[in-house]
Amino acid sequence: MAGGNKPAKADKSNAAAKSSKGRKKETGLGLTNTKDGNFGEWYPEVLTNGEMIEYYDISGCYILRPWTMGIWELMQDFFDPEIKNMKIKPCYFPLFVSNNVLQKEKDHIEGFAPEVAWVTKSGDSDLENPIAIRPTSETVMYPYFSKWIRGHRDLPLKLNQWCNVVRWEFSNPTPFIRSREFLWQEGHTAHATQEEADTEVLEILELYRRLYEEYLAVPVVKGKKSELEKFAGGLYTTSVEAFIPNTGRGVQGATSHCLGQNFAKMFDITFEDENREKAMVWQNSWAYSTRTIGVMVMVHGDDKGLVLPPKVSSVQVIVIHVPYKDADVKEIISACSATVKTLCDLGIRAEADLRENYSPGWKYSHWEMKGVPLRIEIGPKDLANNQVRTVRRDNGEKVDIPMTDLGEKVKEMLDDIQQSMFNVAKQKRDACVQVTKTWDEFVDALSKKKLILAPWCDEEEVEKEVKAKTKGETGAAKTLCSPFDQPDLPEGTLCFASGKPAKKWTYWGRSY
Ligand code: 87F
Repeated sequence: MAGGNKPAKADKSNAAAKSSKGRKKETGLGLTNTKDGNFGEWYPEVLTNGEMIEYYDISGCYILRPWTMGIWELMQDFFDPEIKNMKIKPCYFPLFVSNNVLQKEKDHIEGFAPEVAWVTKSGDSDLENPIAIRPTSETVMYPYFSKWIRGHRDLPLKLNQWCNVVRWEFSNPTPFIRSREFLWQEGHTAHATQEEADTEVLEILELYRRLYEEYLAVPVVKGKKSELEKFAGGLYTTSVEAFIPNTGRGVQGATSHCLGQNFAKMFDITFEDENREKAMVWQNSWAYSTRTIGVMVMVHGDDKGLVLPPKVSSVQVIVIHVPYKDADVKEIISACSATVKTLCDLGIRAEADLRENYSPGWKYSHWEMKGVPLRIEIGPKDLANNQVRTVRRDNGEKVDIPMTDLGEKVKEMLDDIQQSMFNVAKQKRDACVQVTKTWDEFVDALSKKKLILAPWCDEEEVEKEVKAKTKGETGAAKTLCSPFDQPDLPEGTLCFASGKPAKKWTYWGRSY
């Protein structure tokens, strides 16, 4: 809470909002950066002013405040029951990995090794054998998969854990998007057949799509990663890819991998099949992390702060009393409390801000900054008319609604906000998609921050070449994914980069 600020007059908040400078001076609440003007400064300012995170004295680490954890838990409330329906069981493995186990899978760890953080001391004495902090849990879990899986009746083995992981990134950290410690769920499953594993990969990917589109109101593309961009330890990688129009960058939203039998070989995860023959399991792993929250903030936030989709906002409706000099404040306050009760009884997450030491105008800005989807104002006039005033965070629309159908109307409005936030985000994303068929078109689209859809020969060397040729200050362009939903690819279509026959449509862009 930004205490000690001089409260603004209620009727001035709108006028002040027109000039962010003016508002800043008056209330101490406004953002100093705009989304279009200076996105790089705007993003952390929105997160801190919105009380989602606090910076910490270790670079790349952030305090996740209740406003963030409320979102994270609501996402969990969707995802966890869904995977439990799929008979995936909860578990928790230790945070620490011995050097022995971590190195077991050399190829897998090789490229990632610089990011692994180690504990080398206890107190003043050096540990004889330093231990690593998990960057992901394949090597932690799979020795026990090997132990627990004996026969085909032990399959499938389907586990999930909610935990933190540490990856000591060196490129510039960004809250939620690239942090050194983050929260995620990691699912690890073992199956008797590839077919069963393949099916699960897509079932999980569909849950990730729903998480983004139905909960975070962020449109994503489902697709397959290129050989260069897939998880090197696995067979193939599928992902949901989001896009940030302001920066023109793609962002991998979540991944669902089929690991094939690579890890089964390394960790000796075998079983006796129905014919009493020894067989290797087929494995999957999949994860979404707190990165999801960063993507949501980047997509929806505006110059007044956060804009939260109702389904993931821990407060969906904030009720504010608007006292006037001669009005009966007690009566207004009790109308506010009654309104909150009515809404809460219907399962709507409503709260009242009845603090007397802040003006209504200050509170409006405060809750706008925090992105609460709907504000209800109740003043003497509303009381007299047996109505409340509603103000939508997403589009600023103000509507008076009769007390008598409060619950029903608010429910409708929240649904409408959720849907319309998705529609607006999709429209903006779609407007950024550029189909390019030649190298010149590709380079031009890239300079215009487009999400590029191009016919590609699917050759690794060509992708490497494109990366090398586009390497600039803002990073190289790479493949994001080949969408499952492939547009028509007429016979004779050529690859935009190599001129060879194109095999598929692929999304390209700079990315996070
Ligand atoms: C960093 C250090 C060490 C990514 C790392 O995507 C190891 C790794 O294995 C590493 N960064 N990865 C790939 C993680 C693959 C996979 N793990 C389970 C997932 C989903 C959840």
